[in-house]
Amino acid sequence: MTTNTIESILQENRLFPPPSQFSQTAYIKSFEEYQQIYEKAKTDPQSFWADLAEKELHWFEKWEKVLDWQPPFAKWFVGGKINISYNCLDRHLTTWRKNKAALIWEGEPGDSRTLTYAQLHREVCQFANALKELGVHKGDRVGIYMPMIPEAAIAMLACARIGAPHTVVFGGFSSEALKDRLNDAEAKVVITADGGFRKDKTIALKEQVDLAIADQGVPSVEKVLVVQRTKEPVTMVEGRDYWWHDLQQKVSAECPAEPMDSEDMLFILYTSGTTGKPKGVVHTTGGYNLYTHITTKWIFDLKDDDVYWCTADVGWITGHSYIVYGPLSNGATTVMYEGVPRPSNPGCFWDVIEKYGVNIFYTAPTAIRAFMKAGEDIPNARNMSSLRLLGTVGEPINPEAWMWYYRVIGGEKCPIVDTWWQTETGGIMITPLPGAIPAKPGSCTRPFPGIIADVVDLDGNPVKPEEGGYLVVKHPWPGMMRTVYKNPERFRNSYWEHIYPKDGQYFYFAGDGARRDEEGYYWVMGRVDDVINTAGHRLGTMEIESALVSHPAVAEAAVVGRPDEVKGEDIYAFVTLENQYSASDQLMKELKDHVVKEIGAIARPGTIHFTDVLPKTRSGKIMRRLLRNLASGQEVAGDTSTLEDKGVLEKLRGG
Ligand code: 6R9
Repeated sequence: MTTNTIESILQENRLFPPPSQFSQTAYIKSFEEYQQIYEKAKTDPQSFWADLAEKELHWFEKWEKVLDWQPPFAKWFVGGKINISYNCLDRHLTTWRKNKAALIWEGEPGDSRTLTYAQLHREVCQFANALKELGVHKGDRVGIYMPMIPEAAIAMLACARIGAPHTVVFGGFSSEALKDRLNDAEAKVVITADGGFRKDKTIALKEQVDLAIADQGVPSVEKVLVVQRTKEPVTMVEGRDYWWHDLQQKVSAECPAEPMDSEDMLFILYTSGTTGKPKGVVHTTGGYNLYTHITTKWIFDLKDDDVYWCTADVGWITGHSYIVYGPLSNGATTVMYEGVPRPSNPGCFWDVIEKYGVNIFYTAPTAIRAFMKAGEDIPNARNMSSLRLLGTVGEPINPEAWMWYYRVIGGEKCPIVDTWWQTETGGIMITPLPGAIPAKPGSCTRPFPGIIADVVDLDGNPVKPEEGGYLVVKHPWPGMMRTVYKNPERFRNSYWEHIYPKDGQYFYFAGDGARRDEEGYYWVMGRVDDVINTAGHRLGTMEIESALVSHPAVAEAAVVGRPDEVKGEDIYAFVTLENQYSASDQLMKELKDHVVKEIGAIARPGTIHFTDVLPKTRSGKIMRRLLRNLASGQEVAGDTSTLEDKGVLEKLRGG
């Protein structure tokens, strides 16, 4: 049967206990066991993390102090020496895993590659040497702007190996967005490809890099390294640009991993915030390695014979933590896929599952909703009986989509882990442990051991069950971001100064609203700040507004999210024009294209609403709440008393 409609399930109190067979072999086997571990970790978080760090990771030198907490700045495993590339590669080579598949890669056009741990290690060592040869030293930042090909993971691991922090910029970002990020990070080198395949077309990545760095656009960049992927012609600048394959031939495959300080910076990843330009989220080495390692192991219940696949892009935190570092640190087989579902091949994900016998599959609600729309005949035509565990990330999953995922993809036998976390948290924070915690569709259930979460009011007091509040974390954890790159003040005021507990404690506030039910299950309600989550991508309304007003026709812009069946939210822009311009379909298209040029295709507004006026408070603040109501076709709710000109609403409704 094919269902094209998304049925509405009003009441949500169904409970899905882990299948007993699953629990029997899981790392954490029962709710009681979870509770025991959770309580122990809560009582003494430092010993909990220290025991795991000792047991699960290789250290060149042990730490002197588990945690140094000078709110809001944390240091974990102070004085310890470690290298995450060593933990992801070298330590597996002395075991049978040497010849195990580390990375299985499937290209969009149907080409594929498998790299064993020994082969991946060799490639990483060579590329690390190539970086060194080009003058990259410990501490130098390296930009990575790549399609989803093995070289993206190799480049990240090579940077980690020599202690050069990477900053991966999603390949869908425009040259303008790339330029801002490379400049903020002051990257010395950029690693890219001639292009990549996406939705049956090629995207010209090298060209975007050329545009970004032309005319001293990014003065720090000295060299550009280019992987040949699409074989389309590119311009290579003598003395600046180098082919990856030429470099790899010239260097040795010996490159010992650099012992890094536990708190040395591993990477910067830019993410959208409430105001201004994207924030450079800084993650360091030891704590991040431990946190991604143990969350991958317990949440995905990763075993040695599993084939694990996370469909994210390495340009996002999910790709960093759960395609590359977490799985490889565990010695797992991780799948990487270049393509995305597209009209010519809507079943491509299911083909990959069938082809490689994927056991664990991790994707986003927006993808699941798109699959629901396309109909279940598509997945039903494939054999996906290898699956044993499913996961979701990126936004709240609506119970209907959860049920569809459970029934159609999981064949009603796979637990689903709905994992709540953020770029800033480094790894998963609230989630079911699949053998232990019964799932409720739409709830990310309970905090991971060692994570002290709560739902509070602005004074930091816990709210009553079922009441909405702010989702906070009350104790530092190893995977947490350490600062905003070059801007510790912004770190402090973005995350630690919204909630003021009376007793002077510091709570990390994530930007999400949530409620907890009577049983202590968390239900994340979405962002309470001006961040739009569209198709699982996080974009600041400010960024899109700045892109719009940089167009000569636009006087003012206000961007809000409008609920969308598939994407979760769609971008809806209210725009006022400069006098000499008038609204037209042509201009509408031009403005949408302009945003794509400034930020990238993920930021293309679904709607541009031309208007003469925007609703503002007397102090001149745009009243986004009203605009959100208008965009979603709802009645304007709540207080409008602060509105400066009451006639504005009528005018806006008039179109
Ligand atoms: C990993 C990632 C973070 C924001 C976060 C929240 C939303 C992520 C979620 C979820 C409800 C989940 N979010 N997972 N909301 N349930 N399981 O997505 O990082 O790109 O930084 O986005 O995504 O709003 O604050 P990032």
